[in-house]
Amino acid sequence: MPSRTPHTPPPYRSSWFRRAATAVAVLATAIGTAGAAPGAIAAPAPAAPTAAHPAAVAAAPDIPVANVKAHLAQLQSLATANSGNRAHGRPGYKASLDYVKAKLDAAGFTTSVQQFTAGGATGYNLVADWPGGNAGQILMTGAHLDSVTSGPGINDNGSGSSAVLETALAVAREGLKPAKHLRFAWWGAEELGLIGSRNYVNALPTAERSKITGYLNFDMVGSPNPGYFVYDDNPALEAVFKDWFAAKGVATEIETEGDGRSDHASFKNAGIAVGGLFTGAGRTKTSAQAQKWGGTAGQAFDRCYHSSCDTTSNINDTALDRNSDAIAHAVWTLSAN
Ligand code: DTR
Ligand code: CA
Ligand code: ZN
Ligand code: ZN
Repeated sequence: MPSRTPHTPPPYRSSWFRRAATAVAVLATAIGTAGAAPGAIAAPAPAAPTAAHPAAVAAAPDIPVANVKAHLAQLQSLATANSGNRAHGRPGYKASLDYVKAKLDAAGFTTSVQQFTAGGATGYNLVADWPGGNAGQILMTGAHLDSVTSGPGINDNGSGSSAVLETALAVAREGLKPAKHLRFAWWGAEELGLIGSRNYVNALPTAERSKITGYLNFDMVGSPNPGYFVYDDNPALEAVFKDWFAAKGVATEIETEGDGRSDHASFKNAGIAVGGLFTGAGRTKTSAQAQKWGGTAGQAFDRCYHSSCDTTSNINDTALDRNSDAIAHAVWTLSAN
């Protein structure tokens, strides 16, 4: 499991900077050598990364929350055009999957659609692989794409689906070349009982399961009266998120709504390390929580949970932005070595 590693600023890419940096380095070496006592030797080359001192991790880019909200607007439109929902077995779900797939295909991902049957209807998972990285070490990041039948499911779970999509598109924009292989997934029929993700894991040969170093799940990350909850299923994965939020001055709590409540359970049940983030559903925000997070005490984290009012107006932009950036940080950090 990765240890905490220092951030280094993103590598400068301009050729001017490289030339200048080279000139400065040559000059510095010359001065260094010239200024040293006769017979002194140049500073040793930096040591190669080791397990105890892994290579510094390039910082993840900021994920533009406007881009995430643009995906939410598309998902809202698709629900509106399809009887008001994006539920398993309904046209709005397949239209949502086609939208996400088209974005990923255009960005250079290798995508595949996995079909399954649930409740007498055909369901679909979308899996997208970013080419490269160690095929024997796969970091997975996912979210369920389906809504309930009663509404468009923008927070539940357009928010997680869109944040994961924009993180994947950022990987492509940056041309990320991580040590590990990156795989992203959008699950069907979570609302029927984690059906899509369970189908995926059950269909994986044991040898393939053992390649998955961790699965990160994001289900409801933009709740209108948000809390900042971190899954505590795996200490190393939990720390990546907790440390990031702490560095931003945002308090977090452990997610206690319970195991089995989203797609990470399908992976945990197969012995795979899981982590993730959650901003709350139908439970009520306490006064103590409102003190640290703002928002309204005595009100549900998401009053429109599983309701027709779970629309694009049912999102807290700050929570969506913070969680999108936390997802990118985790993907960059956990795949770096
Ligand atoms: N089951 C999710 C919402 C949900 C409820 N509790 C948790 C805990 C962790 C993640 C998600 C959830 C749904 O309705 O899709
Ligand atoms: Ca951001
Ligand atoms: Zn739900
Ligand atoms: Zn959900």
